[in-house]
Amino acid sequence: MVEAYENQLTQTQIAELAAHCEQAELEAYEITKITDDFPQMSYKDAFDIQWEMRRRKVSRGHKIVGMKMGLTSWAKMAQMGVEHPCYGFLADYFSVPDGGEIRHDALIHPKIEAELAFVLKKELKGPGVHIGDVLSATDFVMPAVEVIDSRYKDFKFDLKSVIADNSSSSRFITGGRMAEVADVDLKHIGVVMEINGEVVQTGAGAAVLGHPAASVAMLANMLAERGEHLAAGSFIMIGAITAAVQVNKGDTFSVRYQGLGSISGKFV
Ligand code: 0L1
Ligand code: MG
Repeated sequence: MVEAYENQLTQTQIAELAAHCEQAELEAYEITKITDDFPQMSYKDAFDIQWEMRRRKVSRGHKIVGMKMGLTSWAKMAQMGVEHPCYGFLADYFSVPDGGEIRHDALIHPKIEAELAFVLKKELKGPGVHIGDVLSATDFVMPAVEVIDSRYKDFKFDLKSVIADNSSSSRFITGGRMAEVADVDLKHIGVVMEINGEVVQTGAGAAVLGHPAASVAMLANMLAERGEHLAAGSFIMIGAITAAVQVNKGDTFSVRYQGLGSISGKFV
């Protein structure tokens, strides 16, 4: 992100766009990407819209239970035509129990991704956070599956629009077995995703920025641009190890993680 980190939109426009994107999320309808109407929108505007959406949820009594990184594989960045990963927040109602049901009609066009989550025992404050800092600050890692659901028509967006849309966050599931980082080969850990009993994706941890901990480091450094940090106890999803796969009503899924068990669920 090379442009100056400053606003091009007014505070009123930012508040209106946060309400616009959040309404589409809550009522599960598609919108056109917001840079079509606001081409001057900056990265700071995009993150301000996301943080205003977060503030709106907290003001209604929701709790923010974690953060996610998105677009963290080179393949996915190339596929979506974007040049940098992004982050989003996870609200309490996004969480689905392992083996649970996800209402397909509460979403627009959901896709699932195999991820890992890090839980911190020490805070991480950028800039300058690196993989070593992340590993020493991590309490444990555990499997996670993200359900993404871009509010943009046909999942077509640019990086600024997707940041404003909370990086397509909608649901997530954690499960399997937690482990200390010293006990997991994070770069080489294999995952296998099945939908309706058929293998649809396989992948290894290194798909995420070369090392899953690099994603957490990048998040801490991106948050530092806004004077924010990751507190001890933070739950962070690192981004997709596999490509995102579209799911339909009635589909069951299961993702197996080498040495860490599995996560499953059903779209109803
Ligand atoms: O979690 C992700 O990697 C997705 C971030 C947003 C991009 C998308 O919706 O595909
Ligand atoms: Mg993801």
